[in-house]
Amino acid sequence: MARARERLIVVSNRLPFVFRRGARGEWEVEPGTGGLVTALLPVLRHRGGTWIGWPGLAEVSRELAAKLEAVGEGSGYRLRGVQLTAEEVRDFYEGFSNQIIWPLFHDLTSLCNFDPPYWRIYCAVNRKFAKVVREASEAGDFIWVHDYHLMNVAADLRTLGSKARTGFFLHIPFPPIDIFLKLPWRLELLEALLQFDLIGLQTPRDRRNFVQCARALVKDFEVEGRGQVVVARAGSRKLRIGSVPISIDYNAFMRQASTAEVAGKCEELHALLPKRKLILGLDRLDYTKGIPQRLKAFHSLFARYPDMRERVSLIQVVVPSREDIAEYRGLKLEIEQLAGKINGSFVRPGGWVPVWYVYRSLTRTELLSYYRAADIALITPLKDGMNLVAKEYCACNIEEEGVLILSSFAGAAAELGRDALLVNPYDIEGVADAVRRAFRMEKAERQARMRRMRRHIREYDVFWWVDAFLRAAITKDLSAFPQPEDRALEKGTGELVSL
Ligand code: GDG
Repeated sequence: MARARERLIVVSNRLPFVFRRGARGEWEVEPGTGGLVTALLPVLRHRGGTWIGWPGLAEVSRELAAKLEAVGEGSGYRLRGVQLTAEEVRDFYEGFSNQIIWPLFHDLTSLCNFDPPYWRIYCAVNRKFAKVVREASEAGDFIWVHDYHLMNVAADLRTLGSKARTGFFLHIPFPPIDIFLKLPWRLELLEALLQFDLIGLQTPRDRRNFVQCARALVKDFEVEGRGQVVVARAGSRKLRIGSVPISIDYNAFMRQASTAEVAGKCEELHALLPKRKLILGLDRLDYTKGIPQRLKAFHSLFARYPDMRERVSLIQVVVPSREDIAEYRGLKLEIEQLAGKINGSFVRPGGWVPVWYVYRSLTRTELLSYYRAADIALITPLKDGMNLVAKEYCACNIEEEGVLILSSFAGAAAELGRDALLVNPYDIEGVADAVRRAFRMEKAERQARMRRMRRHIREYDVFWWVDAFLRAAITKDLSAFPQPEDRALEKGTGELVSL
């Protein structure tokens, strides 16, 4: 195959680098650190290709475009920026993406602000992205678009005459039909999505929801066959729809968590909070993460089971995010009040503090130390596409004695549901009971569960995910498609089932 035919064009809202102006006005550039970046940059280097995205600054300038070119040069791939004005950032990113799609796709309809101009600017910005992609790509390239900000890009590319094949991965959940129907632009959006050649979703449940919506709304939509990746027809178009769960760079987390520096920080933490089990909550500031409900569960734990006082502490890390949106500011206040209430009710002056509240970003070493030090991870989103924190916690639990308490509404529950303690995050007393169960669990059971989860995450890591997505786009025999074992629990066990 000619080199040009193998090129990969990655398109995401943000570029995998952070650009900012230094004190003297010069550009400072730092590479992003997420799993997506770690997994995709080597593929781009190997195949050659381009990453297209917004540099994160509401600024349109030649100087910035030149800086982008320079950063990509010599790395084996190119960077292309889509420059957005402040108005576009407001209506496309903060508006349509984060005040409509984000809450709607997480089943939180009451938080949606269906402001009509948001849709128009969303369409215009998607066309802007598509134009840059069209200029940067050739017919033989594979264009891989990421996430809910860019759902119209394949349709716009077709209008622009592009012949390149396209794939889309949705990092957040796809909602059930009753919720999706509330979107005023539901048909336009679905029809645009169906212009991709492959649509990848996190879990079988998301795939089922998507297929059900398309069946109900799109004329002549049919699905052939069964399995993790299915072929669908929408009129004369043929495409694939699959569930391909994202993961982490397991070996990197495990290796870094094993260093002496992390071990030292863990000891410091245990010395600061001695003679108790440490429970970790770690989330971006977001109403989907269920932080207030989790704090209420903690209050219930100490109120209903006084014997648990002084024997556990919750370290709740909240990483600042989207502070420009009013709901997020209100949420921060609510979290602080709830943490204050628990500490006010149960604290032992000069001794035990029930909730350690941290509101800031952590360095990588701090993050790993919290993961490694935690005896229990309490991950209770109201809904989550996957939740990488759950997988990272397991990867860093090198002693293999920790317990993962996980919301059954996190995508990760589809893979880890048999060995995590699954909870319903809305069930305050149920979550409190799960913490007590985790606290009392015998070492042998903890180890067996943690080992199985770690083995699974090691096998299906982020490199598997990239490979599986690209294979789903090209493989002829879909029945042989690689897939993780479905680890969701069977009905009738009395345990919560991952839906
Ligand atoms: C979306 C979907 C899906 C967090 N705080 C710090 C920090 N982090 C890193 C974690 C983890 C990532 O951020 C958060 O990932 P999540 O998956 O938990 O959540 P979202 O940001 O909402 O991501 C989600 C994901 O996309 C991937 O498809 O799983 O469902 O919502 O990697 O480690 N890293 C550092 N300091 C921090 O303070 N260094």
